[in-house]
Amino acid sequence: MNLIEKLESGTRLDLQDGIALYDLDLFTLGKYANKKRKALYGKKAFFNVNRHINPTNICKDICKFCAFSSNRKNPNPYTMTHEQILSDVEKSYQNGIKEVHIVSAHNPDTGLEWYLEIFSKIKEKFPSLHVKALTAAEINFLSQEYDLTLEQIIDKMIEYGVDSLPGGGAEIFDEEVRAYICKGKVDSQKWLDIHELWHKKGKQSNATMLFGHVEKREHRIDHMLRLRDVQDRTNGFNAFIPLVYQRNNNYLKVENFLSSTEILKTMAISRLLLDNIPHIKSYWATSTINLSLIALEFGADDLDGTIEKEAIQSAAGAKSATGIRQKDFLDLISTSGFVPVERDSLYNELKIYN
Ligand code: V47
Repeated sequence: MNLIEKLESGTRLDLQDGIALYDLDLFTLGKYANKKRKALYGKKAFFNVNRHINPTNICKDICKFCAFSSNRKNPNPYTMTHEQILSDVEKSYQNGIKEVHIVSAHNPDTGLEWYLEIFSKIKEKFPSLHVKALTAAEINFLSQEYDLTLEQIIDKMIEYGVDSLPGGGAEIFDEEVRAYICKGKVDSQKWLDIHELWHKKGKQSNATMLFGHVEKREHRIDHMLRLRDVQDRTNGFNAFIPLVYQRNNNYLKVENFLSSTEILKTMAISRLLLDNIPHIKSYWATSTINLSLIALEFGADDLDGTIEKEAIQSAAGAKSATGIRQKDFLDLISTSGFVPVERDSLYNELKIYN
C-alpha cells in the first residue's frame, strides 16, 4: 500500500511513513489531518482559562535551549514564597481560572516540602482548581535529590493534591540530540516511564516535543512514535504539544529559522501519526497566536489557555509574558471560523461559545 492509500484507509503509519509525510505538499497533508480533526471535533476549538506559575528559576540542570534558568543568560535568580504564589492564584481565581499550571526549575535549595506544599495550600484555599504540576524532569530531579523512588514522589504528589502532569521535559527523545541539547536531564526512557507510572495511578498527563532546533525530521517522528507506544498501553495522554523552539537568550546555536510550513506540517503529521492521543495542542505561546489559529485547519484542535503570566518561553523570545485576554481569544477563534469551547484540564466541555 502506498502512503496515500494508507491515509485514505486510515492504516496505522510507521517511522518511514511519518518521514515521507513531510514530502507531501502542505495542502495534501492538511487535507488528511483536517479530515481526522473534523471527524472528532467538527468546528470546535478548545481552550482553557488558566494561570501559569513558574515558582523558581534556580536550576541544577544546564539545558542549552533554556533562557529561563538563572544559571544561563538570565542573571536574576528568584524563588517565590508560598504566600506570593497563593496571592497570584487568588487574583487569577477572581478572573475565573479553572487551572493552575505550575512548572519550576530544578532548585536544590528549597527542600522537598517547598515543592509539595504549594499544591496542598492551593487545594486547601481553592478546592475547585485543577492543579497541573511537575514535569517528569522535575519528578526525576526530586527523586534523585531526596533519595526517593519515582513512585514515592508520585504518591506524594497525589497526596498533596496534584491532579495531572504537564507535558514538559520531553524535549526530543533521540538520545544523541538529547545529549547535545540537555545532557544530564531526565533520560528519554525515564520520561516515558514516569508518565506510564502516573497513568497507572489512574491519572492523566500531556506530552510535549521541542522542535525547530538541531533535530531532524526523523527525530520528531521517532519522538511521536515512542509516545504512541506508551499510549497504546495506558491511554493516559490527553494532548500532544509540539513546542516551537524560541531562540533568544540561550546557548543553543541554531542556524535556520523553522518555516511556518514546517510547523504546520509537523502539527498535521502529529494528528495523523498519533491516532491514539485525542488532542493536538497548538500552544499559542510558541506557535504565535496567528499560526495557532491556522493550525486549527491542519489537525490541531486546542490552543492551550489564557496563561496570564509565563516565564519560560517568554524568556526566550515568545510573546506570552502576560498571556492573552479571554475576550481576545474568543474573538480570534470565532473570526477564524471556529467555535470556541472552554474546556477543563481533562477536556470536559464547560462552555460552548456559539
Ligand atoms: O519542557 C524551554 C520548553 C517546556 C524553550 O502540558 C522552550 O499543557 C521553546 O511543559 N523555546 C515547559 N520552548 C513548558 C511545558 C508546557 C507548556 C505548555 C503546555 C503544557 C501542557 C506544558 O518549555 C520545557 C521545554 O521544552 N522550553 N525553553 C525555548 N527556548
